[in-house]
Amino acid sequence: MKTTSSFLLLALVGIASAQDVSVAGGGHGGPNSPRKPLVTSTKLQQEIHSSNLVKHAKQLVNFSKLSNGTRAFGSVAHNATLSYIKGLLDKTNFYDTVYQTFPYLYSEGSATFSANGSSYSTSWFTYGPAGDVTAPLVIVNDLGCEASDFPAAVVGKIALIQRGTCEFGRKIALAGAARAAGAILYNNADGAIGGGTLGQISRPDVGPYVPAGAISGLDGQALVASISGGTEIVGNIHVVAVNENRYTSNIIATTKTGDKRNIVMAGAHTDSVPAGPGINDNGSGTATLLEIALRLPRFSFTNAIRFGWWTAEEFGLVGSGHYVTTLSEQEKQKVAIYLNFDMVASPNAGHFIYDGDGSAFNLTGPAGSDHIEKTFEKYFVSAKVKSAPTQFNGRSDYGPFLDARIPAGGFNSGAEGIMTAEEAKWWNGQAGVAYDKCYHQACDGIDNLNIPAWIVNAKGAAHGIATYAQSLKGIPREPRAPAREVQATKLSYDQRRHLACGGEIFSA
Ligand SMILES: *[C@@H]1O[C@H](CO)[C@@H](O)[C@H](O)[C@H]1NC(C)=O
Ligand SMILES: *[C@@H]1O[C@H](CO)[C@@H](O)[C@H](O)[C@H]1NC(C)=O
Ligand SMILES: *[C@@H]1O[C@H](CO)[C@@H](O)[C@H](O)[C@H]1NC(C)=O
Ligand SMILES: *[C@@H]1O[C@H](CO)[C@@H](O)[C@H](O)[C@H]1NC(C)=O
Ligand SMILES: *[C@@H]1O[C@H](CO)[C@@H](O)[C@H](O)[C@H]1NC(C)=O
Ligand SMILES: CC(=O)N[C@H]1CO[C@H](CO)[C@@H](O)[C@@H]1O
Ligand SMILES: [Zn+2]
Repeated sequence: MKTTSSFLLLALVGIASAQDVSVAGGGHGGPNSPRKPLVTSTKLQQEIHSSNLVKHAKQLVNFSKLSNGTRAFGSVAHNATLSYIKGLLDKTNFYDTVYQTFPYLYSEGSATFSANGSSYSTSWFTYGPAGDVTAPLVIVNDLGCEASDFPAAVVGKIALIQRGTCEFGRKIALAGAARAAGAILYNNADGAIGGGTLGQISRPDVGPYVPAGAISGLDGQALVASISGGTEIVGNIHVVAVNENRYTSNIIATTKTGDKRNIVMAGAHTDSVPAGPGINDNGSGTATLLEIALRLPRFSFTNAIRFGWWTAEEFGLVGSGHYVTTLSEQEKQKVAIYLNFDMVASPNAGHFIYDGDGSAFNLTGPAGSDHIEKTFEKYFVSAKVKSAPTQFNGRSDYGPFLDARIPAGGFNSGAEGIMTAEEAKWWNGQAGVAYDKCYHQACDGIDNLNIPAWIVNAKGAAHGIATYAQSLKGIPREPRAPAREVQATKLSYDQRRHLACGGEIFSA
């Protein structure tokens, strides 16, 4: 797949410069003025400056301070991010911009557990209720999967339950049904239980959830041994949690000019994980598209351009999934391609293009995705930066577009993966270190940005948008086969979170 011929590259450059000279430039007319120059890759790239990108990123950091260092969807800081984007777009009078607002369940929390004078490493369960309980621990029989496993002595106490056989959520609801005050679940292997979930927001058919935490198998076995030996152990469970429906919005902005039957769409997500401000992930993508959107009014183009700033990506591609599933077949057909630009300024950056033709990972995108991949390969060749393919697995906002058979592509600079020695040579990076050591953490702030890599990538995004805004040659435009049901939206809340963020799913 990395067989870009120099002939093709020259041909591309030739076309671009022919168009550069054939159109009179410098017009200052309205949005439909024929005097504006036709956008070209070269001209749009020249409009991209790191100072403006960094200005947007700093603004996002400032917003995160409104919400204690996060821009998670539904927070004041996320809403401020949306107002900032929409306000700047509206000022250009160049776009039809709408908020697409909808409710989605938000669940976030943490748990601590201490007993016998020491505090235990404890994890929280998604959907687990908040609370503070101090009470003696009572051992639950067997695996706590049946009401009869819970002894009468558990009333008002903390139920100590071993992992296994049935879902976490059933155990915690049965503890509530038995009128326990709280529950501690310990692993059936020595190590810790991380990233567990109660699976559903409530289980009215089983019982009410109680404040709960998860500890390692070794810690649990030691507690069981002491209690079985007749020692009373009083524990404290403290859970801080928010489980609520939040209204949140996508921003969809479409140029007033250009052919709206052939839309070039580009997207990035506007929310961060609850743990941090999300400046590389994916503030960098948000800022890149915003800056390109603010520069486009100087140009004319053949095809309309539409931007999607997606909400709640970190909760499982929620915003982009909502957008795609609420589009009619006819409107889907008008979206010619979708380009995704998220995480484009990783500190130990790679340059990974989605493997749309499947040549590297055997996951092939809808017809046309191969063309998009080649367009970006050519860009990186022209920028004299090595690129590598990355699996086209749907693990970002382009996933719902793939499900709708819309050709897609894009690139990213790497997340939690570790840079190899060979890659370190290509990209002058650090071998054995993550591409983004702050991935999904509080330290994903302004200092986490790799400005040189960002500029290369932002110009690459400009290249993709300008190229297809000029011409969709090479992208099939005949009616697509009816879309499959969008896969991402059929997944459960927890599967979605897994899909987006790599968290572990435990059901038993
Ligand atoms: C962010 O906040 C700091 C401190 O309040 C301020 O100095 C800076 O101008 C703000 N930056 C932006 C881009 O608004
Ligand atoms: C803000 O974050 C800090 C550190 O993560 C935490 O200790 C504090 O409780 C949080 N405050 C609020 C209001 O959420
Ligand atoms: C954020 O915006 C939504 C949608 O407009 C609104 O319902 C919500 O109350 C706002 N949240 C906060 C925390 O301001
Ligand atoms: C509780 O503390 C006592 C005294 O420090 C210790 O001997 C015992 O092993 C502890 N039990 C557990 C389950 O940690
Ligand atoms: C590629 O995937 C297809 C469909 O899943 C499969 O039939 C084929 O064997 C795979 N090819 C390779 C080389 O793995
Ligand atoms: C879920 C997440 O962390 N967000 C996305 C940020 O962008 C990268 C690169 O496109 C995606 O892989 C992530 O899924
Ligand atoms: Zn993320």
